[in-house]
Amino acid sequence: MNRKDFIKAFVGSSFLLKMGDVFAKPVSFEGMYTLAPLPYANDALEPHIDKMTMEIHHDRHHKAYVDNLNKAIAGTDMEKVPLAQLIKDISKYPVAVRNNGGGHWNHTFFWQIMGPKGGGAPSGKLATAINSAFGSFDKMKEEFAKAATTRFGSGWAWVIVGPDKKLKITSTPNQDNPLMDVATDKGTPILAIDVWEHAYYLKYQNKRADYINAFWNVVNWDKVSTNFDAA
Ligand code: MN3
Repeated sequence: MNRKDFIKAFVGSSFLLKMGDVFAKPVSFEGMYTLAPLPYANDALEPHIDKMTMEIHHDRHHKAYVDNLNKAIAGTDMEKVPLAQLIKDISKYPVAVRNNGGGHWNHTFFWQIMGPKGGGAPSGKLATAINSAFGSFDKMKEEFAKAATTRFGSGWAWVIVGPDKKLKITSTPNQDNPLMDVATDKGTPILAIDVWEHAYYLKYQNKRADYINAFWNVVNWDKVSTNFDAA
């Protein structure tokens, strides 16, 4: 083995790599967040949500939330607090954690409730809950679209399970979400739409309503049902 091969083998050992991380970064590695890949290809939601929008949205916008969240917590006690807990008590933490922790949570959730075989209508217990809360699936879509269209500036619209266990539609500004202690309507999200312009501007420009309309074709109702059952 020559010197180059020896160094390669040495550096390639996973044990030593792990030790390397510890030496390179004195802070606990567990506290740092990473950007998971999209659960489907960038073009999987075409033609409703275009490839370039998905690529930029995930690879740049979501990545920036992850990077900035890591910067905001680095070297502080917040590294040891799980993201769900930071979000629950968000009023106690710096605004950078609210914006970037919220951004990381919201986007991770958003990618999952969409999918290439999306669309159609909810079924089972979720369909029953929708009918009981809104009258019908169409009425729910109408109310959700209204919340999403009328959210001024940047933010999100949500379907949540409230403290009374009933479904409710709400919206939040910026990267806030209904799990945060600062939210007007608190609850467990089961469905959401990102209405920041970066989510739709390349394809829909200023026509947010057209994007919201197209969104129904990519909703992964299996995942929304799982969220509902777990709420
Ligand atoms: Mn976004």
